Amino acid sequence: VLPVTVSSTTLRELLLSKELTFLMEAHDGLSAAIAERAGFRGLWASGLSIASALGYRDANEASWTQVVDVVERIVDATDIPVLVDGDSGFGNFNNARLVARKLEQRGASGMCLEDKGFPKLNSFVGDRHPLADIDEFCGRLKAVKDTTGPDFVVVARIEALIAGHGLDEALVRAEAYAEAGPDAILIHSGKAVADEILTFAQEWSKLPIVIVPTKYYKTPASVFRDAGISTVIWANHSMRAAIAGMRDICGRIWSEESIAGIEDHVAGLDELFSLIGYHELAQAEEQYLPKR
Ligand code: SPV
Ligand code: MG
Repeated sequence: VLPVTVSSTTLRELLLSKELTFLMEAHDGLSAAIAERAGFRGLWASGLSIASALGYRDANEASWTQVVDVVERIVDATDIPVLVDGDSGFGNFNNARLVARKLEQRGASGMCLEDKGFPKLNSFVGDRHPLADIDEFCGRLKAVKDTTGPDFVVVARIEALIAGHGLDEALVRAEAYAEAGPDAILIHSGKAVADEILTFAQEWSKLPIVIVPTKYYKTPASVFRDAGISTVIWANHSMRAAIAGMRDICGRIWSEESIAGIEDHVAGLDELFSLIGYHELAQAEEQYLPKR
């Protein structure tokens, strides 16, 4: 266990700040430590990325306890706040509040809850994304808010655009969800351009707006900044970088029957030991083990 260090900016401060905030995806302790070292001040514990790293589909195949365990590793490996992708809450209001409580106990700073049912399916897979009833989802949000402490951030995620509804449905939902007391709204879109997200931000600004530009990746951050967006989530890029890196290295080692040629293409062991804090273990040994 690494020693606790000074606390960083809270997730709520990041969401409320006038600056555009970037949350980087993490799916385990190592990817979390790498994102923190790169400079990110907050993390997104991505359901898709966590499921993928476990070899599951992003369809609630991983149990909520598995997700909570991964989140604990992410929290322990870094000193920056973690917003957890809580999917649709693993059931009704009761499951959602149980998961939120457990995430809070393990040190997560907040949870995002999306307005779909259980099991959910990743927003970019297929076209069957039935939306939750608005009142029922408001109850889910309220239950999570009521069960967690005042510092725990709740983000309400609107899947109306993903589900093929128009902006009007998204706006109706934003208005209704805001009444249930979340700290921010995540508006998701699967379009290759940001137009519907930007219109949403123009029309609705009651709460900080969080976006996930996985599909409209060509839009520069300055556009989001100018639109008054609060937070951008880079949702799955360490996981996808890992796929590309591992695919290339496995292919080379397989075909070359040697690791001689790839040494300069993989991270050094020193970097790994540094990321995971082996130096602290050496110091602790000095302090606690009997001198020889
Ligand atoms: C995730 O990262 O798991 C998300 C974002 O929920 S998305 O994959 O775009 O649905
Ligand atoms: Mg997800």
